Amino acid sequence: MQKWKSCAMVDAYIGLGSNLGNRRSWLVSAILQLQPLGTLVAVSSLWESEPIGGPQQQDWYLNMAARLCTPLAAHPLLDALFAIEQNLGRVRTIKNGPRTIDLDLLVWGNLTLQDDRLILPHPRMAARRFVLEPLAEVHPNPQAIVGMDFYRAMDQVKDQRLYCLGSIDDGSPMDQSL
Ligand code: PH2
Ligand code: MG
Ligand code: MG
Repeated sequence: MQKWKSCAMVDAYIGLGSNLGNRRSWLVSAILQLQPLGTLVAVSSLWESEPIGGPQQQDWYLNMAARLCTPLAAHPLLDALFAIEQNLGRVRTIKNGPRTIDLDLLVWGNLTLQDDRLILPHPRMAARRFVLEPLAEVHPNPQAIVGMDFYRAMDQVKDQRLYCLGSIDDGSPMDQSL
C-alpha cells in the first residue's frame, strides 16, 4: 500500500515594526529573511505610525504586514521569527520600548491557541491601527479572521495616527528580490 504524507501549507500573517536606526532597511532585511520560510504571498505598504504604549518620547514606527504561506507549524514559525529578530540585532530591554525590528505572529490559519509562549490570534492586534491597516492590505478577507470583528476594531482605533508611505520597494538594487 502506498503511503501518503500530509503536506499542509498554512497562511500565516506577520506584523513587522521598527523605530530605531534605519527603520526601512531593518524591514527590508526582515522581509528578505522571511522568504526561506515559505512563499511570501503579499507584503503590505509601509506605514508610519505614532508609538502606542511603551515609554513616552520614543520615535515613530514604520510598520508593515506580510502574508506567508508556510509549511511551518505555529511554534516553529515563532522560533524562526525570533531568530530573525536576533540576526537583526534586536535587544530586549524595556517592554514595548524602542526596537530595531519586531516580528509578531498575528494569525496562523484559523488556529486559536493560548500557551505560555504564544496566543493566537495576537491578543492586542484589534487595539492597534498600525497592525490592522497593513493587515487589511495583505489579507483577502479580514472580516473572516477568527475571534475578531475586523471593521468594528478598525473603527475603534481610527484616532491613532498612521500614514501610508506606499510600497517598501523604491526600486533600489537592495530591493530587487522583494
Ligand atoms: N509596537 C509595540 C508597541 N507600540 N507602536 C507602533 N506605532 N508600532 C509598533 O510596532 C509598536 C508600537 C510593541 O511591539
Ligand atoms: Mg509587537
Ligand atoms: Mg514582538
